[in-house]
Amino acid sequence: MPTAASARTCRRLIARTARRNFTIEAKKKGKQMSDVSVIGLGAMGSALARALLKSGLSVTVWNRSPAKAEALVAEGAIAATNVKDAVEASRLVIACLLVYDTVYEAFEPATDALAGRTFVNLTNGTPAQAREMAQWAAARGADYLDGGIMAVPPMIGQAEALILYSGARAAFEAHGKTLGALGAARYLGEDAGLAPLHDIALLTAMYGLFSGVTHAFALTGSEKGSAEQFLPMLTNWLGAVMTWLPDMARRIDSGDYRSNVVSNLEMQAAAFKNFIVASEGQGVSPELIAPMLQLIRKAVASGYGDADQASLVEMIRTMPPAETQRAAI
Ligand code: FVH
Repeated sequence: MPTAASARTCRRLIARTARRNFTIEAKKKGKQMSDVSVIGLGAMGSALARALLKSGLSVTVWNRSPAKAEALVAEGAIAATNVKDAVEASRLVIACLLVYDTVYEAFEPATDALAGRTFVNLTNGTPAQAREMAQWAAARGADYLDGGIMAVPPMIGQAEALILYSGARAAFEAHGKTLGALGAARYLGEDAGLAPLHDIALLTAMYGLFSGVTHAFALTGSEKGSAEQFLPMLTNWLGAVMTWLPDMARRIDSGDYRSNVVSNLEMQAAAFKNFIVASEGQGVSPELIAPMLQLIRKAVASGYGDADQASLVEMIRTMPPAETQRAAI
């Protein structure tokens, strides 16, 4: 029985051999070579290709709708006429498409061309999808890195753009300089699922914040208050709230939800009811905040009435998988 380690070694050997043959084959075919190929030229893919060009690299691009390549060609990119040519043009192939299904679909005519290359997938997806794609790439002799982009397109190419990577460590190290042209590159580990896991964790934190902030703007706006006038008060308050996060993290790691509690959940359940009643009274739907009251009540009913807010993580950790899936879709 081959062990996971021997299977990994075997995959590395296949990829190394394919890499060795790579340049010779490309030269034989008379193909135009570039440093990096970018597949997918939506808002994000175009920003990635542009940042690579700006850093002085030669870039081959391909997009399903060819018109999106025109502006990049004017800036120095090479447009491939099909995805196979785009993949064959570079050792490093970066994909940024809508969802994972579109990656499989787009690469279908080019799967044989992936051997010996590093395939970096920056498409948003789940940890399970990333692990499956890592196997798919390994079966085709490619080194695989999954990525999570913590930035919007205008940030790409700047240090503020954080890009998370996980998967083949050697590939990350070999292409670190090129990937660094896209933003701050942070490697999280060999498990390809780690980048999307952290990507989704950060994005859900952001959307949770947006839920509360959207509700807060709607509430003050219900009395004709201007959002811009309310803004300084809101940002100061959120700044204060951020300082509570280290205590929350410590409690979650240690399981200490009951020492030095200053805002217990029983008190919060009573106050939260007012948030719902007040919102309805102001003609604002409580739909963005109501689930939190359900969770707090569940915690109180489970014996966490005297516990800190951080203990809510135990409530969602113990939700049965089927219920989780139903709620999520
Ligand atoms: N834009 C953003 O703010 C976020 C920032 C964080 C990361 N996300 C993720 O990046 C992926 C791409 O997002 P995008 O903003 O580039 O998205 P679009 O502008 O809508 O471009 C989508 C590209 O996907 C191509 N595409 C769609 N379906 C197919 C298909 N079946 N076969 C081949 N290509 C396909 C599409 O091609 P076309 O419509 O131009 O022909 C675009 O190239 C995404 O995962 C975000 O979650 C962005």
